[in-house]
Amino acid sequence: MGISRRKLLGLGALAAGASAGVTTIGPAAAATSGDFVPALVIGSGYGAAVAALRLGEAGVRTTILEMGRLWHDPGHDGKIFCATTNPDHRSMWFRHRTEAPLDTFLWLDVVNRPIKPYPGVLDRVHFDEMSVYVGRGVGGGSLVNGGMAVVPRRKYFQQVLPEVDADDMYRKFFPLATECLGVNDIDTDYFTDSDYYEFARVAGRQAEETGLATTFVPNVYDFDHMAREEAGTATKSALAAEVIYGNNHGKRSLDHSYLASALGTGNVTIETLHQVRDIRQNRDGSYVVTVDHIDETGEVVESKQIGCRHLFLGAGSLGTTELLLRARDTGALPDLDADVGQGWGPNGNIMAGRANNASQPTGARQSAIPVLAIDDWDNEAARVFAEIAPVPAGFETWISMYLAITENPERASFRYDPATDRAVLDWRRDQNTPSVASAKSLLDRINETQKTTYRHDLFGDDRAFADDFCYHPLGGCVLGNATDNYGRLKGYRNLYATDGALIPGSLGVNPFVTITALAERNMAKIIATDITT
Ligand code: FAE
Repeated sequence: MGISRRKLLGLGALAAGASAGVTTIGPAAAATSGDFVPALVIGSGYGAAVAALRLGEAGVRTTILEMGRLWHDPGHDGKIFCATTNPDHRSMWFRHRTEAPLDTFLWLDVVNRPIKPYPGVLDRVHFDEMSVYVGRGVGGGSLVNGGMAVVPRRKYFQQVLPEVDADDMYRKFFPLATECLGVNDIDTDYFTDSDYYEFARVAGRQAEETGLATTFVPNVYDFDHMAREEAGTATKSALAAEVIYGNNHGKRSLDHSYLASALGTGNVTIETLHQVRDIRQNRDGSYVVTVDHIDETGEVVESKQIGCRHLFLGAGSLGTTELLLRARDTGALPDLDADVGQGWGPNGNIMAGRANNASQPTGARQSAIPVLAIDDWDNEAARVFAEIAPVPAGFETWISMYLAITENPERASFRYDPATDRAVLDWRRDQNTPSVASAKSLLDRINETQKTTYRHDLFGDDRAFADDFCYHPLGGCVLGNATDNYGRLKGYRNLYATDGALIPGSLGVNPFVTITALAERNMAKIIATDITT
């Protein structure tokens, strides 16, 4: 991937921002209370990063407010991120103990560790019957995710977002997003030969023996770097089990793609450790956000009021929805639509592990980056796209692990709880029954042909199917319902949602390429029609 001058400039700005104590990256001075900027972007994940780049390119001075840190300076061990298998304070957002998705091994409490509270990179947000993993830091979910970069099936995309012109998306905005994100494909010879993909080859063979189709999954992890890791000429990251607590090398997270380019325009500034609390509107139609600048202990150093003409919410499905609900239901933005808070779903996420026979080892060495999936989406009785996930424990486990993305029509909604000042999600565990049934029907077939069974020891109790957490929160501010067809919030001018909150609960594949492409589409319209410089 060639690197543009603009991106180089941006990477320089990020390097300069990596010194201890610096929380302002970019050309503007640190925001002070009472400041006014033409455009504010809340969050720095996919949707936010696209908005910032396109605003910066259009010459609009833009400030990004991100509650997490910049992850560019090495810690005590010379590394930016801690290892998945040896987590420390950098792993999770203000926790006393890690909360990894695979909780136990042989029912033993050997996975999670006590840690010191710190603005770590992964958060697990708990609601009554569902918890949601999200990334915290400059780059949002791109810092912690598996990098799988999948364009959804056109037919399903059209079903999910019928009002979006699919021709436009598939001809223009998906290719644009894929290019800007730096998506690449694994070399099939490397896949066939690598010691680190035995887990995927075994599970792929088993699927094929069951009559199921498999497909390679593109990724933003640089596969040339991975090959050099295996050859011993580059420092190991994916091959050193790094992923959910961040990759020290190899991954084209947003700080290496969109956000670097945005900073390189010279018009975009990022304020880190800045958590937006609420938003309101002035009489003249401009907006004011209240934002807490926190330190690394979580203490509020300063609470500021920053004004703007154009306000873009890119705080993710949970963050954007909460800010909007709070604004509507406290009367700050009373004309927001009744649909704000509606249409949420976990993208049908279910995890499960199978126990292979002793004759089918999956490998002590495993790349943390998944590259193969079982595609059974055409099976109308139980649509499943199941990624073959690693268990990079460092020893042989005989486990085949899957992240199944299933079709599930169930949706939930958020309501604002004035007592806690938080958004509450009403998703019930039993709403995942259709997803578990679909995942089970697929994996039962594999167990039958392979004469194998499920692992019941991995999710903290006896369950074979993890149905109480997700990685793909979608919805809460659905395009065409709470907003117009381009993410403009109904009831207000110059107020936009630009992230996963726009997508109604399900996509059939991992979501970040779609979130990026949709944001590109919406920003093209918004820059052309709403923004005057
Ligand atoms: P997101 O990336 O979540 O960014 C929101 C940002 O806003 C974050 O940086 C927050 O810290 C920040 N924020 C929130 N509230 C505030 C506030 N009040 N004030 C200031 N800042 C705030 O949003 N997807 C894939 O497509 N492929 C994968 O392989 C994949 N693997 C995943 C693995 C894990 C462990 C996780 C957690 C997620 C994974 N995902 C994957 C999901 C993907 O990362 C997610 O859909 C996107 O990151 C969502 O993008 P958004 O722009 O909606």
